[in-house]
Amino acid sequence: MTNKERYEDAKARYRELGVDTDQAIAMLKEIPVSLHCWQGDDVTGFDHEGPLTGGIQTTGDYPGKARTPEELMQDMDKALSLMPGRKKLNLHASYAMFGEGAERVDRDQLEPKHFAKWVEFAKERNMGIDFNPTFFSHNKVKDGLTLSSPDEETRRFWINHGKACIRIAEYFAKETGMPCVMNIWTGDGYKDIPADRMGPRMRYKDSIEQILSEPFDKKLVKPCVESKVFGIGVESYTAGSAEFTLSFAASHEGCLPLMDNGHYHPTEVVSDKIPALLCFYPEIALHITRPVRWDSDHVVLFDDETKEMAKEIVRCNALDRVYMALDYFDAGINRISAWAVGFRSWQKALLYALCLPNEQMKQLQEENRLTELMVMQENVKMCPFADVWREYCEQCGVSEDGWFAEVEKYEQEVLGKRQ
Ligand code: RNT
Ligand code: ZN
Repeated sequence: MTNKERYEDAKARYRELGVDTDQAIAMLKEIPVSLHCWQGDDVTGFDHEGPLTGGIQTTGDYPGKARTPEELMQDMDKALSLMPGRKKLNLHASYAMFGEGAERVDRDQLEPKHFAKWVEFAKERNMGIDFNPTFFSHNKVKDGLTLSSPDEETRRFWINHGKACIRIAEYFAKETGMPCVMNIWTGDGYKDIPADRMGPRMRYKDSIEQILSEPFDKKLVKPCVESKVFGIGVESYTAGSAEFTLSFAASHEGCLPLMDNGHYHPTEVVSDKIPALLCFYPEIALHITRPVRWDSDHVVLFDDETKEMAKEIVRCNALDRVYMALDYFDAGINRISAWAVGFRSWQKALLYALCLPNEQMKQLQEENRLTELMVMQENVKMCPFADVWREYCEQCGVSEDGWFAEVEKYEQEVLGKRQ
């Protein structure tokens, strides 16, 4: 059987369940997913020397890490060529480019021009850009604190960084013609039991309010606040807890909550939180990652919770209300492959969700026919999804099974030569 015949077969099987796979494929092609630049260089960035801080960590020393913006772009290009679907570029402020001999400025002085090359990169590839101020890996992080610091000079510096990033985010949106999601996350917190939990949060609140007082067009810039339960070295307390960021977003119009599925207690699931937030927020944002025992930021796989999150977005009819971004970093494997596997996994999860008889299953639930619902949920798992996925890849001009050979070739020809 040819691939086309296989697909026709699969399509007919799905049609019996009331699922239109052609439509699922067509829909998925339109949905942008943000690809994070920081998988390519282990969250190093170009604007500082010194370690990765903020309670996040990369482990591993697989050879071939991108050392310059040019290498990062080249690597990302390779990765992009291996992924089906629409992509958006996700940048951190620490990836500013100053150019040979050009003046370097600190993060509070960043301007659109420091990202002009990225805009060029994105525009040439028809991608929008999402953005993140970088509140870590910097000498002005004082005692582990930025926006919640009791030191007013420190706090001022980081507020000004946030404001600069709003202006840059608006520039991205104007240039690319697509809204820019600008996510605020800080690693602010304490390793051990603090004496004052509210003070840092009041300062954090005030700081974000000051950042958002920078004028911007709400249609173009989508500011988010990302919560986190703990980080390495900030085990006892984070200023940006779940309740803090949710309440902040709820009480500040135009500000979105961002959920990273590595940022909760291990038995909590973001899949269940998505429909809860969608009851209240017009739009929400996600960081998609794979936490293994902690917020380890493993490469996203086509696993149960990944599928479950995608299902919720699809079932809530919220593909246009949820901004989806990948956020993981593994330095122990080939980074192009890490990008490709993670992006492809999320694409698979979305396509899988789009190929479920969601309406019929909802009906069964409403009629309390839960026995049949369970049987149906198990039955659909046996549908020939692989054939639909292959068809999607082919329609997107991407190889389903040959992509890893490309990675190996690139490793030999390019990555292996970087020492
Ligand atoms: C850290 C947060 C944050 C970062 C990126 C690099 O735990 O998830 O989103 O991973 O901003
Ligand atoms: Zn995140």
